[in-house]
Amino acid sequence: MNQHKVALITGITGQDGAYLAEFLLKKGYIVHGLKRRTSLFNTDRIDHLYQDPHVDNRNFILHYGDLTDSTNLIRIIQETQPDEIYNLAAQSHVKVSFDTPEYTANADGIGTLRILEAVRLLGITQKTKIYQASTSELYGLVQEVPQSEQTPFYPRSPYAVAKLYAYWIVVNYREAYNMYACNGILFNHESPVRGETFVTRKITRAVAKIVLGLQQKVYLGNLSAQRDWGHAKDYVEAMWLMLQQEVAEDFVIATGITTTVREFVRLSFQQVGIEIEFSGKGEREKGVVIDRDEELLASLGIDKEHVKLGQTVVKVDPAYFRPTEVDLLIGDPNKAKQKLGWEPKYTLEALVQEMVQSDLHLMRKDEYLKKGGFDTLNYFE
Ligand code: NDP
Ligand code: GDR
Repeated sequence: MNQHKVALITGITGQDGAYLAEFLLKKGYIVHGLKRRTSLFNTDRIDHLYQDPHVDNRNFILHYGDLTDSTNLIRIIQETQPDEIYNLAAQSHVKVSFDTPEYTANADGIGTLRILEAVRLLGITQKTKIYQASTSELYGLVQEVPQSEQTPFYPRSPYAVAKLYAYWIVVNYREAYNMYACNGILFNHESPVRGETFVTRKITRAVAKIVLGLQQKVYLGNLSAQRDWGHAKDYVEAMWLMLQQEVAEDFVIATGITTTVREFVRLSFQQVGIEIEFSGKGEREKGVVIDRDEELLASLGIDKEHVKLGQTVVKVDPAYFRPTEVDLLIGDPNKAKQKLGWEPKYTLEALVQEMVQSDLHLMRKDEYLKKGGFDTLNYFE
C-alpha cells in the first residue's frame, strides 16, 4: 500500500511553488507539479528537486499544463489522484494585470473554478483537499486595519478582482458540495527567489548591482506604499497546515507589521553599509547616499568608489505607478496563530539580509562572467 500522500501543485515553477515542493518532499509526499510550456527553460527554482524521468519510484514529477485548459487539468488530476491540491498558479503581478485584464481573469479567476470542477466531476470531493492562493490584495482600498478574516474586501486591480472571484467560488464549492477547500489570505511574502519585477527583489537586486558598479541607480514607483512583508518559507508551512485541519476554513497569514517601500530601500542599502536619505515629494522624490561604512564595504569585498557620497541611487518613475493603488496592508494573523499554531520565524531584517546577500552573490557571478568575457554571445551576427 502506498503510504505517501500525493500533492499536486499548480504554479510549481514560481516562488511559492518551489518552497512548497521542497517542504512537502521533506514531509515524505509525492509531489506532482503543473508546469507551462515555455520557449526557454524556466525551472531554475526547482532544478535542485528534478529527478530523471528514466528512474523508478520518482517522488517529484512535472506535467505540462495550464490553468486556462480544463481538459488538461481534468486529465492530470485524474492521473495523479492527489490528496491535496495547492492552486498557486496565477498571473500574479498586480501592475501587469492592468495590461492583461482578460487573461488575468481567465487564469486567476476561472482557473480556480476549473480546478474545483475537475475535482467535482471526477467524484473525488471527499478525497482531495484544495488550497487556494488568495491574497491581501482583496482588501484593496483600506476599510480597517489590521485586516482580518472579517474585514470587507474592496479589490483595486484586475488581479484582485479575479482573485475575489476565486475566493468566493472556493467558499461556494465548500458549502455547496461539502468539499475541503480553503483560502489562505496571504499577505506579501518574499525570498531570494522572488520574481525580479516585484518591488522587494527589484530593490535588493539593484542594491547588489549598484555596489558592484554594474548599475548607477534604480527607478521605482510609489515609495509610500506600505506592505506587511514576510518570508515565503514561513508562508508555505501555513498553506500545508490549513489542509491538515478537521474542518476547512479560511485564514489570514501575515506578520502584523507594516513597512513602506521607502524603508525597505533604506534597510537594503544598510545591509551593505550604505546610508541613504530621501528628499523631495512625489515624482521628484529621490534617494541620495549620505554615509558609507567603509570597513563593512571592504569586508564585503566591495570597492567603495562604486558608491559615492551624494550619489543619487533612487529615483521615481511614474511609469511604475498603478491606476489604482493599495496604500496600506497590515494583517492580523491571530486566527492562524491560535488555530494552526502558526508563527512566522523570519523578521523583516532577516528577510532583507538574506535577499541582499543572495543578490550580491548572484551579481558577483555576473561580474566574474563579464570580466572573463563570457557575458555576451551574439547568435545573430
Ligand atoms: P509567481 O509569480 O512567482 O508564480 C506564479 C506561478 O504560476 C508560476 O509557476 C507561473 O508559471 C504559474 N502560472 C502563471 N500563469 C499560469 C497559467 N495560466 N497556467 C499555469 N501556470 C501558470 O507567484 P508566487 O509564487 O509569488 O505566488 C503564488 C500564488 O500566490 C499566486 O497565485 C499569487 O497570486 C498568490 N499570492 C502571492 C503572494 C506573494 O506575496 N508572493 C501573496 C498572496 C497571494 P511560469 O513560471 O511559467 O510563469
Ligand atoms: P504587490 O507587490 O502589488 O503588493 O503584489 P509588488 O512588489 O509588485 O508591489 C508592492 C508595492 O510596491 C509599490 N512599488 C513598486 N512595485 C513594483 N512592482 N515595482 C516598482 O518599481 C515599485 N515601486 C513601488 C507598488 O506600487 C506596491 O504598492 C504582490 C504579488 O505577489 C501579488 O501576487 C500578491 O497577491 C500580493 O503581493 C499580496
